[in-house]
Amino acid sequence: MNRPVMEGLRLNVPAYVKHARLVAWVAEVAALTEARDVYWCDGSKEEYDRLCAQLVAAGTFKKLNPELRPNSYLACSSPSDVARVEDRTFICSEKKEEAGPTNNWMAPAEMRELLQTGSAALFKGAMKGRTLYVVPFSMGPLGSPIAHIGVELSDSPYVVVNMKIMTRMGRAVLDVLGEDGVFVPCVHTVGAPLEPGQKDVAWPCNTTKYIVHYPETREIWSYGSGYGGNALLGKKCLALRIASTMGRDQGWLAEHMLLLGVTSPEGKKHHVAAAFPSACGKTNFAMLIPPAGFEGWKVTTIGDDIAWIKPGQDGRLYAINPEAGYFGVAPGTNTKTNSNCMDSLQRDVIFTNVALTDDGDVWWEGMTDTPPAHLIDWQGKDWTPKLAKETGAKASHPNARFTVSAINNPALDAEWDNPAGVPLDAIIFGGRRSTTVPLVTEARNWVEGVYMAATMGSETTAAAAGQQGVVRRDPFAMLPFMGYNMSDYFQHWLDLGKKLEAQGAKLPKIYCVNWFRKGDDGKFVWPGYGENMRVLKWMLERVEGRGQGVENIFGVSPRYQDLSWKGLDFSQAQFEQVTHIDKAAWRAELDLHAELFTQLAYHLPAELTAAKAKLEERLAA
Ligand code: SAT
Ligand code: MN
Repeated sequence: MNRPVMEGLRLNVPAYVKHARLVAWVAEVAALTEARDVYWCDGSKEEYDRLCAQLVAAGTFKKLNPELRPNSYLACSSPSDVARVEDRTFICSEKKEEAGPTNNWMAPAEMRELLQTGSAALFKGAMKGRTLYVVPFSMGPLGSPIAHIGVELSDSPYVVVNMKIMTRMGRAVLDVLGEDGVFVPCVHTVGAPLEPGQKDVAWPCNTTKYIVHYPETREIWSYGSGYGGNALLGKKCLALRIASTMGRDQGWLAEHMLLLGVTSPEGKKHHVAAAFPSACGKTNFAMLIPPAGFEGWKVTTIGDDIAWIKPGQDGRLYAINPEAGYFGVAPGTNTKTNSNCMDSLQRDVIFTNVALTDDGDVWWEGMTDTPPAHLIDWQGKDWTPKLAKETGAKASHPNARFTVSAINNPALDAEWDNPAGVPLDAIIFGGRRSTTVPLVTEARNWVEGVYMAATMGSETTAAAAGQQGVVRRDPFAMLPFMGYNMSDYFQHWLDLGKKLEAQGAKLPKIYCVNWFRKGDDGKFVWPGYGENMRVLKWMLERVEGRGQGVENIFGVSPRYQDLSWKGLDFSQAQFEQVTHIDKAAWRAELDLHAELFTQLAYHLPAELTAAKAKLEERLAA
């Protein structure tokens, strides 16, 4: 094989690398970015430990007290780099209509000039003084026919160790790629070149940020951020934005969904996928512990963020989790809200932007009722409960995260790694809405379900930079993650449903939920967390054709007596509060649906406009 040798730069290609195109591309990117050297990640434990030690020496990581939190680290980011940057995220398809009105778009040639080819191209010299890490990763089980391989070239060792936890990463992936296997090229730089002698900072990044996708050539280029979905390119960039376009072309779905299994006391097992926007409780739902009154029920986790869904031989929809770890929200997580998660976090964790305790452990808002008397906050400053009372200062950032391997989860489903996936019985869509949207509604058919998902609204959270708590339409919880035109995506869902129905296949039932309705006192009425099991059980009874409900203007809903209340004191009046349909509020809500449909008019499926008209009729009746 021809191994390009660059002047002043060693590519360090290991003997086991057989893929000439990969090596040539690494050489190209190394030359463009003027990386100091190149390191090929093998994915070993030794490598992980070594890079973590290097991050400790660089001041990016603090090693936590090994007695309290073995093999775990805390990273604190720059305050300017704490969440996904949706306004800096681009879908660069050849045609603007391909990206659609919900995405930022720039012509590929123009973007390439800005990033790669122009005289002031951002990637030129961007890795000066830094190592370029070659990170081969597989989304989905290694070598499985449903998996897709990516190679991320990054100058961030923080990214490397996170990718090690979040994906199947390392040499074994290159063995699968062989001499000419297909991979999605992903280039990432923090955009902070180092001049000779210049001292590095603990969290290098740039105020200029670009998270760029070329769906036609299936490439990802990310500049300026080291945080989460901006930088761990296997996750939102590949497994959602690029994969959604692959799914459209190949007849499957890439979705922002958790996956769980529910086993009844009789041993009957069902599988459920659920789409919620970021920071709306997907991880908690995926690790749910059934409450009092549900003895013998068991919920097991397949995934907590992303599902790839494909029709099987029998026409049913099968889902896999392409990830291998969880990058979850820390604040609010505790032994009551998510005990399985707390157990998962006992060791082997990378924490980002939580607070440090005086004995070298971590803390975040909501972890314990009583906060420690003193902490170092996520920005390195002293923090006390008194200060918090006086100034509202948070010890951890609201979007603080943990990165942990799926195998740490005590509720991990035995099938989580099965390349065949699990057959879906129900698909749930949910937003965070303090008003209007009832606890649970079942769609009467696939089209009605697609309508519910397409028009979903949710209050914004700290997972993305920008204003929080404002209701926006977030179709399928995919607004920030769609790789192509949203209306074409709706059509893809409708077409898939129609095709499978025509084959006589059993489609999953579709539900719309809202755990977040608030009372006049501003407090959540529904207790949520483990109590969501009550709603889940009703859904599965409906799937089995046993559950009772009543038809309303949107679909089918349970009456008070249709849910099991054993073990929970929740009155009929409270139930009314979370299920009541306010006609005036719904007229206003439908105005928002109309606004969305106007925005998405190009290629908007006629079935959805018709579904809306029927809904309006029923509302007026
Ligand atoms: O930062 S991530 O995009 O990985 C988390 C999220 O927003 O869901
Ligand atoms: Mn997510």
